[in-house]
Amino acid sequence: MSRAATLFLLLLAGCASPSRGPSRPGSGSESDRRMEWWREARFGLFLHWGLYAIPGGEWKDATGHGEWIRDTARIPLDVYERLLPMFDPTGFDADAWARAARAAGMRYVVITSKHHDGFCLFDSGETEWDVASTPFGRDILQELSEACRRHGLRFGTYHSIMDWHHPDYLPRRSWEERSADGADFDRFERYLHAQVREIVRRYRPSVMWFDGEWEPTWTHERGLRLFRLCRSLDPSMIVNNRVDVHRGGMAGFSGSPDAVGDFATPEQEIPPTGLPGVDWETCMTMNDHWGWNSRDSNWKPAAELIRNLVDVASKGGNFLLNVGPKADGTFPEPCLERLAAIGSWMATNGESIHGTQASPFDALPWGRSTMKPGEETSRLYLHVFDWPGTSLLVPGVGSEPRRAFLLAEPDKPLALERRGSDLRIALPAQAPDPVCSVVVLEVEGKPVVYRAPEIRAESATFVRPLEVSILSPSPGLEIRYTTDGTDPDGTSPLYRESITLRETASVKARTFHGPTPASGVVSNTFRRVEPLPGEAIADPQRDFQVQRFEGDWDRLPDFGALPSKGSFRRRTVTLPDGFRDERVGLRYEGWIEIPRDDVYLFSLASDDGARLLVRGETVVDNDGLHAAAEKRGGIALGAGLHPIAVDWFNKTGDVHLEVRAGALGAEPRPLQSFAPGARKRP
Ligand code: H79
Repeated sequence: MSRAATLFLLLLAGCASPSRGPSRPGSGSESDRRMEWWREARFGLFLHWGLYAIPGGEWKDATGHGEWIRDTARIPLDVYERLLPMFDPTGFDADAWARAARAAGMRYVVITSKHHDGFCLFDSGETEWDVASTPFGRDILQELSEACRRHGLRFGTYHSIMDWHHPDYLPRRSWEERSADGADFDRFERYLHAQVREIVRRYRPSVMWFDGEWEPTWTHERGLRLFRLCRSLDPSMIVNNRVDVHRGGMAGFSGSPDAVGDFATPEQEIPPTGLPGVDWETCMTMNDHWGWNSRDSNWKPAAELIRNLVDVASKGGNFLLNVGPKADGTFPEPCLERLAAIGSWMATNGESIHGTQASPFDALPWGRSTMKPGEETSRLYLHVFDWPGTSLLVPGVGSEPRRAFLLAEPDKPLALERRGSDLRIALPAQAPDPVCSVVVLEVEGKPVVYRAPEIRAESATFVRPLEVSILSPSPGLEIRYTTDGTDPDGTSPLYRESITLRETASVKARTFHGPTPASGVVSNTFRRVEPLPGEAIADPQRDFQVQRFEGDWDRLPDFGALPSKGSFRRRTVTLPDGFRDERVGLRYEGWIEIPRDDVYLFSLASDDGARLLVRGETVVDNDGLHAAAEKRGGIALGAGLHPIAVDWFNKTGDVHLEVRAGALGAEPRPLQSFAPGARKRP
């Protein structure tokens, strides 16, 4: 292997650090220093605890509630307040909690200083709605923060912005009868800041984890102020991105350049290919609730939790695993069992998680991987989920291997054999761990791994000639390709510049090192399609005709089957100025004029859900309850007029609707309805 080849891989990890948004590793900046322990830690404990642990998910006839019980069971404030004198968790032992977390291999703890119900687990000078007002009286944050320090854990706090108890917080819950007269959100913001000051000064959290930021009263400006307050109180404290309004729904990352916050926060999901260049943390429950629910027995098996931890680490993220302690102050038994099982796996294999970076490989058929690159030697950790028998094939390893061994049997070297760019590692017939066994592959210098190229075009279908480009994540290596369906070999054309397709074709590509294949083959099919013919209509309707519907939906209903509650006209698919209606749906119908045969791309941004149809065919489906989110779709259209329809609904909260369109390769513009003489491109 040439020395020159050893430089490629690490270029991927290091991008410049922007001043805003979840921070990007590798720039040697202040943010790198702040994030250092957190990136090393990789695994933490989330704790959701509060008054809601007392009902344990049950209220009247329903048993499915959790930490949201005051809202989901629609409990009036004075009734919910009756839980305060019932809070007496005599079994609470901060050391026992910290010990359980540390033994599981966790390195930090994040506990609810305050959840959406507003109740505080610390003795706040700003409110009586806190643990100091309960019979228990002890300051949970004080005890737990001290215990964490004793047990080698960083301590963090989850603090909800949304607050269903404070009189100045707005809006009220939609079902609530509590008066909002005299409520002053600016005063609430001062309360929030005062509590954050108390928490930071007293408990010195290493992480401040905000949440409940999605209601319309919380704005980017307020987020920025809160973020700056946190920085000024403790510049070394890490703040999550939910301090701001640009969190990007449950995916936890919007990519918005305006967003502040040190890390992205996917909730209950693991981003399929991680979030390259961004610090992120997936938080996840062990069953289906964050707060204690005595009836929820849908526990994820320990094996699944271990593999989730490995999966997250292999994608370069942190895993924040939740426990909802019971009202008596102890962890539920199933949680303790799972923490112990994870701990026993971590005792052997923790080295493959702590302090590691994302996998340098493409998807591996047998499992996952992480790495610890070094100048002299590097370690690749191969997490084998599916034991492949007696040999493990590691694809595209450019580095010179030194040795391999199992973390479970570090003194027994495993035989290594090179097969072209692949390595074969001899394995014992039986997996040392049925859930995940870790093979260490030690290589010389920084790891060099050849990855398959990526074949990209603006659209999978085309009408006019289509430009296809092939990107290599292993710069310096050659790419060869074919368009006739055969696998590229050493004689196939070298890729130099984008390929122009005029007919349907499968493009196949592969990385080569000289004449030797260094990666697998990737393939992508692009289809030439006939555009849907446009219509020539003498006098089509101008403007969009907009029908209004009313109802309480979580997804788009069939407006065609509902009575219209009024109508208006509009030039563009946007909401009228000042439109903020809730529990409402709109259907836009009109004509667009297409100048020439081509594939047209439509982007549909909406809050809540929306769907775009051309000639009755769904082109973009952005349905469901969500904050402002954009989706795209394409369709081949012929010159002339085409009927278009956009359905949109809002349940509650913020509203947004915008449609942009453009031919392949053109800048998408706001969609306008047909207007004679105007000859606007769609
Ligand atoms: O504390 C736990 C939950 O109680 C809390 N976050 C975890 C860590 C949580 N609150 N709400 N949810 C989880 C789900 C809420 C989802 C939605 Fe939205 C709020 C859907 C629409 C508004 C957030 C903003 C997700 C999409 C837009």
